[in-house]
Amino acid sequence: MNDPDDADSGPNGLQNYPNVYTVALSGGVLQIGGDCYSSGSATLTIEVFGSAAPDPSGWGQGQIYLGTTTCAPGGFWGITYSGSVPWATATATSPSGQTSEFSVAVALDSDFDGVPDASDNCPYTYNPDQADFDGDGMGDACDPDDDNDGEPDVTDCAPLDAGATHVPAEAVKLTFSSKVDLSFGSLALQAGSATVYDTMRGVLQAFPVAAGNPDQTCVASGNAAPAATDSSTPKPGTGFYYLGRGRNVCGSGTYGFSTAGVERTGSVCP
Ligand SMILES: [Ca+2]
Ligand SMILES: [Ca+2]
Ligand SMILES: [Ca+2]
Ligand SMILES: [Ca+2]
Repeated sequence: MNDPDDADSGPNGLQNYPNVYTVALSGGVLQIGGDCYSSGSATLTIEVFGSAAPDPSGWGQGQIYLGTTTCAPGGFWGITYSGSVPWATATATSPSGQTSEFSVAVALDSDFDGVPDASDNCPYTYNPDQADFDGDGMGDACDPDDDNDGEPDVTDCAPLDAGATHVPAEAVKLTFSSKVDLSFGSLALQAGSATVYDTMRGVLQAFPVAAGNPDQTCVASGNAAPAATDSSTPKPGTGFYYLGRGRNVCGSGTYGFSTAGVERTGSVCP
């Protein structure tokens, strides 16, 4: 057992085992470090070992020799090793040849977040919470696409919503398949699978199209498909125009622009 001044006596002089604080892998090089204590001031020899697993007791075992260094009592020690081990431990030996027990086995934790590399969903990124929105085994902190919608986080307008990637672009290709049924091009590929669609109607004679025009009517709001059905007929001598747009959690798309470049707006669809 370790004690602050190691004044007890017994087998091996009860030499204190050293503490291991850091077991981290960086660029293929293992960095292991800690500190040491002793009853005297004589420099200790620190031997460092690796193992595939800790001893069932939790203490280290000396399967793989990793290196030797020295440590002045009360001070720090460190070694590097080309390679990797899942667990590390160390012993301290006094100048008179008394060697401590193995230290507690310490798991490889390259980003110091307290989660061993072997079970860390971002082994080289500090993420103690291990959050993984899409459950793909890659933590949010290092997953380039947290919601797996194919749009990288850096350009995804909703990085934690798999149904949205961008604000919907302008809807195009509005066509009628009958006197009452219209449809326009899907924006799902551009804006995300959860894009919904609004269709607005107005009277041609009320141009320019602007929010607040009393002639405007919302024909379809929040449709899952870019389509609408409208059986209304314009008054004699007038006509209807129809405009569609996409909408998602990132925002609403535009109803388009006049030939003069002025945006067509409407407030009748929410
Ligand atoms: Ca991590
Ligand atoms: Ca993930
Ligand atoms: Ca994404
Ligand atoms: Ca998204």
